[in-house]
Amino acid sequence: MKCRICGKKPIIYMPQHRLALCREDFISWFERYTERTIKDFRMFTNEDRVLVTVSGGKDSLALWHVLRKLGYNADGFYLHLGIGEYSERSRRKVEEFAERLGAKVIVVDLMEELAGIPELKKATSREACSVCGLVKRYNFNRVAKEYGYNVVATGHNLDDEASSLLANVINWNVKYLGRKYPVLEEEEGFVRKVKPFCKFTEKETALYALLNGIEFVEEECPYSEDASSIFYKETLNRIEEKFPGTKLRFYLEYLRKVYPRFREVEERELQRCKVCGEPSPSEVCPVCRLKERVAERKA
Ligand code: Q46
Ligand code: ZN
Repeated sequence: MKCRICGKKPIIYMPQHRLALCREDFISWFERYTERTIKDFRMFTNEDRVLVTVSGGKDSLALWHVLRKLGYNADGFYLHLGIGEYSERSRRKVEEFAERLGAKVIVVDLMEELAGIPELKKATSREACSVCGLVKRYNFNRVAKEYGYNVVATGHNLDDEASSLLANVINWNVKYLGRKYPVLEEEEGFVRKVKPFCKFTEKETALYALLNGIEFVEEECPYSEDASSIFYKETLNRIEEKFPGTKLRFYLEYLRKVYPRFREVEERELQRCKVCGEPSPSEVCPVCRLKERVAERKA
């Protein structure tokens, strides 16, 4: 096999694109493809202020790197989740990387705002990842507005998107099918949310991070082991091995054929939380209710 561009020895073969590329051509392909995804989905332009939510992992740091390289106005946001040493190490990686990029990073400590994930898990009977998802979504949106960003970008890759699609299809979670899209437009109280890496596999983002010498936290969050998403990712990888290209097709065909049909289900009735003023499905938003519960426990 040869690099399709220059004929040198390839570093990667991507069966879903029938494309083999060498190191240099992979890097420039990856950047062009990101740009194309941003344009195709009308995610943002140079006029927008983009807040990249960085966890310290390969995807989000690589995303931040590419967006800056492409000339976008992109700063970082790190939410310290209070998950022991893992969160500390991640924060350090993010801050070091911000320095390398010469970019601004906003750091918010959940333990000061509310409580760390381990404590929130205890205070509710919910799984760590479900409370974590809730406080992340809330804070990404709130902090973006507070600092004047109109777009929040996350590093979700194809494996993330396709595995969560699979899990939701298997459970016929119809509500999900009308909500999952790489761009969620700005609406009352919410900034726009985008996923510019939604068409890259985990392997591709990891390779890009590696080739660019991006130092990311390699260890997984200690809670991720019980995440069912890992199981769905493995299942999809097995299907992919047997039928190369399935993962991307599964996701893109969903975007093209299924999402438009279910979209209207999405109608959400939102009011403002009477405590914090953020959009909320009920009088008091779920995060303010969490706060009350944590305070009760402390009392
Ligand atoms: S950080 Fe949070 Fe993840 Fe850890 S607790 Fe689960 S959701 S696994 S991306
Ligand atoms: Zn609230």
